[in-house]
Amino acid sequence: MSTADTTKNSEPQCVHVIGLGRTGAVYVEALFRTGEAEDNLTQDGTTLAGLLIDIGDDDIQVANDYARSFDARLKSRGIPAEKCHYESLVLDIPDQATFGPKINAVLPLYTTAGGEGLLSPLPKALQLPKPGEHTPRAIAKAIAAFGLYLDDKPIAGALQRFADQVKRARHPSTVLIAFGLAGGTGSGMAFDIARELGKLGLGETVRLVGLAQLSHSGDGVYQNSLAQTMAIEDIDRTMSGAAEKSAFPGGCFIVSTEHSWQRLTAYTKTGQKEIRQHFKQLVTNRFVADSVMRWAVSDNGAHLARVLAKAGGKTIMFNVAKFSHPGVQVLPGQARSTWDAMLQQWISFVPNYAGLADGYKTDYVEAHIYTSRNMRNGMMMDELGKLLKGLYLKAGDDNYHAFTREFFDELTSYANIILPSVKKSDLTAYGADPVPGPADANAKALEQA
Ligand SMILES: Nc1nc2c(ncn2[C@@H]2O[C@H](COP(=O)(O)OP(=O)(O)OP(=O)(O)O)[C@@H](O)[C@H]2O)c(=O)[nH]1
Ligand SMILES: [Mg+2]
Repeated sequence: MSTADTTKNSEPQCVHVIGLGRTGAVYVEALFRTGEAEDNLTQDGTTLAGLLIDIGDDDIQVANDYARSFDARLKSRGIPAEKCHYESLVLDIPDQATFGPKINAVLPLYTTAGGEGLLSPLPKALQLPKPGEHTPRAIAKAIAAFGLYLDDKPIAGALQRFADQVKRARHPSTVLIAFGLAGGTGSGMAFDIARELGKLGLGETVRLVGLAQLSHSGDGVYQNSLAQTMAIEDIDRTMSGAAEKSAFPGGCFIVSTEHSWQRLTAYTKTGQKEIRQHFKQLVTNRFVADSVMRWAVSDNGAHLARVLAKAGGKTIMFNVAKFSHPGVQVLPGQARSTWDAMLQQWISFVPNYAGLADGYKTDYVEAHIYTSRNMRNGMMMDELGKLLKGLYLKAGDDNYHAFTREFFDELTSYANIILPSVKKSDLTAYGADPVPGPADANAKALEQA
């Protein structure tokens, strides 16, 4: 067993983020919420770059607010403002009449740049989404291409400014490109944007890494959507091809949300159904993104750097498995010994909700357990360790590494379970049958980019 403290004094690592679509925005927000990102900037030679891109401005406000208050916090501590660069970019949906000509104009530029599969020929009866609606994957991909290669190239400009800030860091850096697999915007734009960023000469010490969040069973039409299946295929293709052509040469995390969704959902049945559902989704997504980003910047980014060094450009499962949630089976003032059985039960649910196919095995496993000081941390470490080694480890118990840390909220406990490497066939979300999708053939084609 290792403890988190062993990595404390290593060289600082910088963590930068690009968020795409609504889920991407939640990860941007999560990074700015961490105190560690702020502390990281107190050190010489560190920088932070953040960029948020979405179609429509409905989902960018909260992240922008967090970025603004992050700036204010830096100022109050006397940290130079230029250590952090952040911008958000809202893309418009072109009108129906200009969309076709724009596709024709961008196609040769897109293809020369190494892009594949842009909408051509245009489907008949193409209906563009209205502001605020889901953007089909193919349309999002086209809108990203316009922003990268046409007219005043707003995405290319924002990427250049982002890259300049990353290059100002004098320590190794990781750029996380965060998006939801199941939506259209993030999943449609991520690969082309990552590829273009990779061309900006970030240098040997910068790792370009995907951070792709899976849908969960509370996601309605987004659950295991066609867009998600296509995006998983794209990840598999790019990660199994040549590293110099990969969108994410540093690796790609697949974030599994199901266990956290289940934990939050179980036994919370009060209130009005729709409002409750929306609230639970909001809480799950924020909790998962917070867990990932808090881990990424913890101990000066040392854990992230170690996993990426170990996983060497692979697809890495990152399962945020929640064992207790405030107010759900745990209440302040209860006899804490009564929680043990429940915590053990939720640890035992790991294989049910991990999103991994039966029989999946790997040669290295990390678990980062967060518990309050009053929970029986040793018992939880043992239980989880036994389970993970038996379930997932091919051989050698010393290829299992557990880390533990106290969580500030005494009712919460969870583990980040990290499993390099996974292929698409290892993901239950990929083989999900039937893949729900629009019944209309035109609409279906637009998700299948
Ligand atoms: N319902 C809901 N889902 C969320 C929320 N935040 C993130 N998600 C997740 O977002 C996924 C859908 O992808 P989004 O990130 O919304 O999609 P997008 O990239 O903005 O693309 P569009 O579909 O074009 O809007 C679902 O699987 C949800 O798990 C939230 O506040 N509510
Ligand atoms: Mg969206």
